[in-house]
Amino acid sequence: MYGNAYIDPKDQKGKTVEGEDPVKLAEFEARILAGEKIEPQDWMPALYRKQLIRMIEQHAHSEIIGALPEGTWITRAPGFRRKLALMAKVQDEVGHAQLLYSAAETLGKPREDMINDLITGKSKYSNVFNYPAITWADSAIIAWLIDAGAIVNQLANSKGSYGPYCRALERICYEESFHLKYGHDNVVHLATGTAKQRQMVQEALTRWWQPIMHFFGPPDRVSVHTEVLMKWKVKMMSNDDMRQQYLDMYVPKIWDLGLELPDPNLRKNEETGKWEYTEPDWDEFKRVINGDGPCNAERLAVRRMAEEKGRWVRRAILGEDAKYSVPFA
Ligand code: BYC
Repeated sequence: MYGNAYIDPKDQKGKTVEGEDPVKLAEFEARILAGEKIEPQDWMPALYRKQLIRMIEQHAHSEIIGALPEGTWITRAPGFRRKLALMAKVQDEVGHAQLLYSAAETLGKPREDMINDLITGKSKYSNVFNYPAITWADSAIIAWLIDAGAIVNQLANSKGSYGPYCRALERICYEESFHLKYGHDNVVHLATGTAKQRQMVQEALTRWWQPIMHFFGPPDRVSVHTEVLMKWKVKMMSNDDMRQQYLDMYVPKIWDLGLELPDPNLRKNEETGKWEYTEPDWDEFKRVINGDGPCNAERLAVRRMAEEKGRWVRRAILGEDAKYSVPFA
């Protein structure tokens, strides 16, 4: 069905480009250098395929798990209009997961395997969704400032090399831009509201700041995958550069609302043009992405329950051989 066989992540093959046909590899790299898109049927090194599956799959999981913290506020949203808007946003996030699972399937990994890897805790997903949305203001901060982080990442990577991922990202970015406006409107409402509302949004911002700093990944000096991903234009910006762009775009907006960020060292160095900040706690980041955050167990339990309770529906629609999805067309 696909150009190359799907590579099991446990397999040693696919860890380096050793053993690849040097002529094909050179042609592939020349295409990337020329800005061409690589499509599913094209030849690609096993490592490119493996890296793409890892990243797109983690991204898909992040969308589907990311629907959960905000989803918990649908029943308690303040007012009918906020409730409708939040329901639509959460549905969009699940739709993003569908697009991304389909993009990852073009590389040969069945959706059933991806879902299994998520619910057994083998696959990672974004750190930020392992924290609770304690108040309505947390959901507002997620919608504004986490969707904003996602846009920084996705807008850059939508210009990358793998056609199906880039096309999915472009579509996702349109929807995320609307989410961001919704989130900003919510935060402005709270920040300009009563003293209690203001306090609620300030506390939520303080809680989310470190996870947001973690969101772009570890510092470049220790990032494992950035080099090869940037060489092959899967990642179009390094983790630190994304973080810098984000700080540049959003810190002034946060300060304009009179809100405070919980980092006394945060400031833009006008000489270098770079933001200076206190390093977030990278040990906490490691614990959270490896399964030991405040909500990891709860998030996976919800997904496991959804898989189990939805099995009869898949079977009813697709028959006894029901997998997790209809194959990508
Ligand atoms: N969280 O070598 P590095 C959304 C892992 S959803 C967890 O720098 P890379 C939304 C990394 O996987 C959008 N793990 O990695 C949804 C690697 O571990 P493995 C979410 C992280 O890939 C609903 C190790 O650390 N966005 O916005 O070069 C509602 C070493 O890192 C994280 C995406 O998923 C993290 N934050 O760069 C609202 C974007 N960071 O695999 C909103 C797609 C790092 O070796 N992903 N790790 O075990 C990416 O762009 C890249 O994977 C990253 C990391 C920039 C995140």
